[in-house]
Amino acid sequence: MNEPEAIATIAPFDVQKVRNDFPILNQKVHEQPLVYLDNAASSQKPKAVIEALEKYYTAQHSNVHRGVHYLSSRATESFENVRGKAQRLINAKHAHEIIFTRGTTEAVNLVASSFGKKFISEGDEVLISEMEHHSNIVPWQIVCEDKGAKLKVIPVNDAGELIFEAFEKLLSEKTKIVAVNHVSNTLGTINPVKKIIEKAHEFNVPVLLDAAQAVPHMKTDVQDLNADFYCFSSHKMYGPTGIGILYGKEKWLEEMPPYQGGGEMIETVTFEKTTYNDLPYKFEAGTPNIADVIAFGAAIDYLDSIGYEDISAYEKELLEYATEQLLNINGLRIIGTAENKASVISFLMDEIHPYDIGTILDQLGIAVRTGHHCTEPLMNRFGISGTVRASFAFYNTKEEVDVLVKGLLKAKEMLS
Ligand code: 7TS
Repeated sequence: MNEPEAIATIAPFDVQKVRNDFPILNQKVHEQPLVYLDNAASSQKPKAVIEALEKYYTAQHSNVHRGVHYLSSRATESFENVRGKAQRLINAKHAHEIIFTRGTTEAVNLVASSFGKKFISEGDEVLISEMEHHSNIVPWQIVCEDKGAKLKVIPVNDAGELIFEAFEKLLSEKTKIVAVNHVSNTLGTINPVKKIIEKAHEFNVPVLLDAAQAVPHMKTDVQDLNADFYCFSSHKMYGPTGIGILYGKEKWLEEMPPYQGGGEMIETVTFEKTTYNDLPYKFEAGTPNIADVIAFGAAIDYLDSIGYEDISAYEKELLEYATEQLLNINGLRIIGTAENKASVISFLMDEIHPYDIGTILDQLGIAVRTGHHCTEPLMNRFGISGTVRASFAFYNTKEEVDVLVKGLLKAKEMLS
């Protein structure tokens, strides 16, 4: 007799159920049902996050780390719990390697400024890539200008993939840090970051990953990657705006000087000399964004409840379907055709300006982003001024892809 077949115990991913968690999705824009495809810019918030914010301000607010009273102790406990949640989310070794920042931008600026102050000197080199967001370009330009160091750039190929051999050639004993994105916000390319880190470490060069577009889509393990710095934003992963994470390896953070001065980050202060607090507080000057940190914790719990496995599998299916459907449109060209991609599609249609396409789609209730997506040098690399970008979250559906395709056909008819 045959063995009985194992019965699947895991419920299939139920997108309709998930959509019910996001009240904002259930509305009309220009009298059409909203189709929100601008998730790479910022994703929407589940009820659990909205409720956490309301609950905090209604019943729990007080400043953290300073009061002996009940509310302050409770707020401190909830706040510090989220540090633990963020630590587990990316599998950091220590909770004190998690620094709360305003977002990815501030996380990169913190490292560029503080690491740069200590470790970058005249004649040194900083290595970034051609597909970086401005927030992983400009902070390095500032430190290079300040120190007389040089910014070197890893090129990308026509598919929008980093050219690994070029990276190897650019690495040298002059390189002080490599800063690249984990996933490109414009192309969707998932970079071979583990390989990049391995190579850089052969030269004892630390690597910062801009993971703003990675954490919303995939499970990360900073210890497995052996990343030195890992930066991401809550608002792109279903949490509130104004909060982000800098993960840094203890050994680097210990050596780096403070980024900002003020309360919280000190041990003792006299007019003659100030000594600094331990990690992570050394890098968290001033009253932090308590409410949004706590609500960010709710977003992490929410992601946990769905599970990265389901998220990645569903978004892959959506990406494949959308790519196939979009390519059926005559004259549509996808910018960013890497083999390994997250659910982001940039495209151009005939010679029509992306802004005009975006405006017509908006009239149909479809939200996409148009323009250079804060990656101007990448646009120059492809000889274009911008693209239309549809970026998908796990609450998007194949039906919404069909609405997008219909909208694009209409735009084409009106604008050609
Ligand atoms: N790095 C990448 C790869 C990003 O995509 C973004 C934001 C940032 C850094 C900056 O993040 P922030 O939260 O500090 O602003 N990207 C986008 C985008 O693609 N469209 O709008 C913002």
